[in-house]
Amino acid sequence: MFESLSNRLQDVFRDIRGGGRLTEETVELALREIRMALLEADVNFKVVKAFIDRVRDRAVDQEVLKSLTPDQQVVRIVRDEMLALFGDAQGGLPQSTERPRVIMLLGLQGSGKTTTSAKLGRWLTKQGKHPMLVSTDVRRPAAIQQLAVVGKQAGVRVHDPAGEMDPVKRAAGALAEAKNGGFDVVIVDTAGRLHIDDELMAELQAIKAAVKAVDLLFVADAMTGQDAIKSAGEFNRQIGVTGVVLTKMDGDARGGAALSVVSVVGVPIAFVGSGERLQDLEPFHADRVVSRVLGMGDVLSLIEKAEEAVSMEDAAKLEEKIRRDDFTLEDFRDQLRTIRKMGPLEQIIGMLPGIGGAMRDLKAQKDQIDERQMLRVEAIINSMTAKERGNHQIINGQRRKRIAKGSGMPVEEVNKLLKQFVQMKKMLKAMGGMAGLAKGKRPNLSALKGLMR
Ligand SMILES: Nc1nc2c(ncn2[C@@H]2O[C@H](COP(=O)(O)OP(=O)(O)OP(=O)(O)O)[C@@H](O)[C@H]2O)c(=O)[nH]1
Ligand SMILES: [Mg+2]
Repeated sequence: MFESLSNRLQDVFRDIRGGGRLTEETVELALREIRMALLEADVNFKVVKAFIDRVRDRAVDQEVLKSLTPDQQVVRIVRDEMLALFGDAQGGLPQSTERPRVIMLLGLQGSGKTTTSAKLGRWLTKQGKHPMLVSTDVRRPAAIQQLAVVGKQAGVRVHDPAGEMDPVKRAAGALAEAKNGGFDVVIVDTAGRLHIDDELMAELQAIKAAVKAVDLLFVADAMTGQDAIKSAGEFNRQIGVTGVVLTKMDGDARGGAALSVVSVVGVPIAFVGSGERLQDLEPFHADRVVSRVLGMGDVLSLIEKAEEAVSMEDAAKLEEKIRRDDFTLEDFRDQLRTIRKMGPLEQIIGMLPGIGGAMRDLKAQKDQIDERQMLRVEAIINSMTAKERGNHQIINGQRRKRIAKGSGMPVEEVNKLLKQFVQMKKMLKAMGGMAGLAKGKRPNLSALKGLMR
């Protein structure tokens, strides 16, 4: 997400840095580029205009231009103003004392309401909540069944009275079951329409009133850009929206919707969906997104993902090993498994700081960031004996041949893997593991790229 915007802005900043002294003219040129980049990313034109005006006001200031680091000051101003576009909401759900708390998901057809319902159920469960799901989509055949299936995958209770085809009664029934059964959140999935129509709005109004919904989350398909924002505005006027969930941010959405929705509609972004899997939902953190857009990486999200996949204890053990240079092929295999648990490689790599440019190369060689390649590497390691996994230095030519045979790979693959492993050991040592990442040290890109080949 935001990839081309991010690339363009980073180019602008590089020009500012490389261009010697900053003058009003050079700032103006940079602003023109930034303006184009934002418009191309499909940011609402009014938002772009106001944004550029604010940045100009602050940047073309003698204090800034004459300061020791005018380039950095300008980047900081752009960063501040971009953050301001998101308002000061923290992402996720605001505090509420309502028990059960009812969350309604609204939106146009196919925007991701049902998927997001299940994702949200899973997320709330992870937060220690006890949520329940209910579908009120009685119109589309199989819609109720769809929620039952994804709800089960998410391990969340689904209220589903057989034969009940009144949307309001279905929602009210869920609320009653939640009260009796000690559930603290009810997530109401609603029907979608291709276009906003009065009948749908009346239905949503009736459900909202019957269950006293606390949260009305508008689910917007980020790929539809400014159209999504228009409908968000319309739903907000007619039903009242408390937050937006932007889905499909993993697709080739240009990101403009995210950058304009708060300014245009006036409601915060609560969550972002970045994939079809149930774990692909994150509370929206403006500071992280802005850092990512401006090429500062998204180390916090990365660390959170890593924490979900690795226990603190394992992480501490691993760090100790890396420090003592005891990192073995056995550990490497565990790491590969962990990385696979963290999600698609591209997503993870995109979050590493300072990697924007390298990511472009990687994208160009897309087939090289290949999940299957990781499985092949694992197969090779699996064919080694425990002793070999513990000490790669004993793996001589004879052993390499045996391992190749055992894993069904050519011997060159085994050689390549061993070479990469040695490189990676060096890189990890230099970084000091995840802790190094957290302190903002830059990973050695060539080693990292080698690993993905
Ligand atoms: N790539 C990607 N696909 C998503 C995301 N969220 C939902 N989808 C997909 O989008 C399609 C539609 O999702 P649904 O959850 O059925 O959408 P809906 O709003 O409930 O649709 P209706 O009930 O027909 O109005 C499905 O194929 C989902 O897998 C996301 O964040 N990323
Ligand atoms: Mg649905």
